[in-house]
Amino acid sequence: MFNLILFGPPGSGKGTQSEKLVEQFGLIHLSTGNLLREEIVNRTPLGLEAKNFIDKGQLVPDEVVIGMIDSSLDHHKEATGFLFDGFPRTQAQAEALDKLLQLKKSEIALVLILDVNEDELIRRLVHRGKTSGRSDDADETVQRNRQEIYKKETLPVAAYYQKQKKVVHIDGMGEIDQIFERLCTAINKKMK
Ligand code: B4P
Repeated sequence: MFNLILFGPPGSGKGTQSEKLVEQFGLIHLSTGNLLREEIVNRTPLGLEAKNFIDKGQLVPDEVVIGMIDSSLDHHKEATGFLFDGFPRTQAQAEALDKLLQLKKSEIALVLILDVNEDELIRRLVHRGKTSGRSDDADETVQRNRQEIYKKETLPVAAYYQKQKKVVHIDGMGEIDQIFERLCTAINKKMK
């Protein structure tokens, strides 16, 4: 199995690049953001709980997202690898993921971090907000809050994987295809 984490602040292009990467490398795409939005659209109890947090730009509680990932991994027993997009976002989620993969006698091979400056992140999210209909894109205060939460709660996860020597930083500024090339080069190097 080849398991990859695509990591980066809100708006860094994780979702955009994940779609291209799963096609290129035949991985199963697990996006906690997409899974949560599906639950919200289907008005499930989990979705209704998650919406309260997402609307404010806050993280959804760890046990909720860990449970979602656990059942998604179970749904794809034959997968040759997973691309985790937007997960893990806290140290507790990272530790839980390690345990879940250990049960499958597998592990994370590579953590790719998309580096994008904050002005560009806000610019992209404001732009996405014009068409996405996403509650968390709606105003700049919520977006700034999401960037702060990223720095406080999610960035330490990078250090967790740095200790395991699994991190590669990728310049996330520029054209989408250019960034995709950079990501592919790093993955191919690791897969060799
Ligand atoms: P996510 O769905 O993960 O989304 P995101 O971080 O906002 O964006 P992403 O980085 O994927 O950017 P995108 O490609 O869309 O999270 C949403 C919310 O769900 C979180 O705030 C949280 O509340 C909750 N959640 C999710 N996972 C969780 C977890 N594990 N634990 C707790 N809570 C969780 O790109 C952004 C925009 O930029 C797009 O419009 C795109 O078209 C554009 N763009 C992309 N690349 C570009 C480029 N190179 N140049 C110009 N524009 C570009």
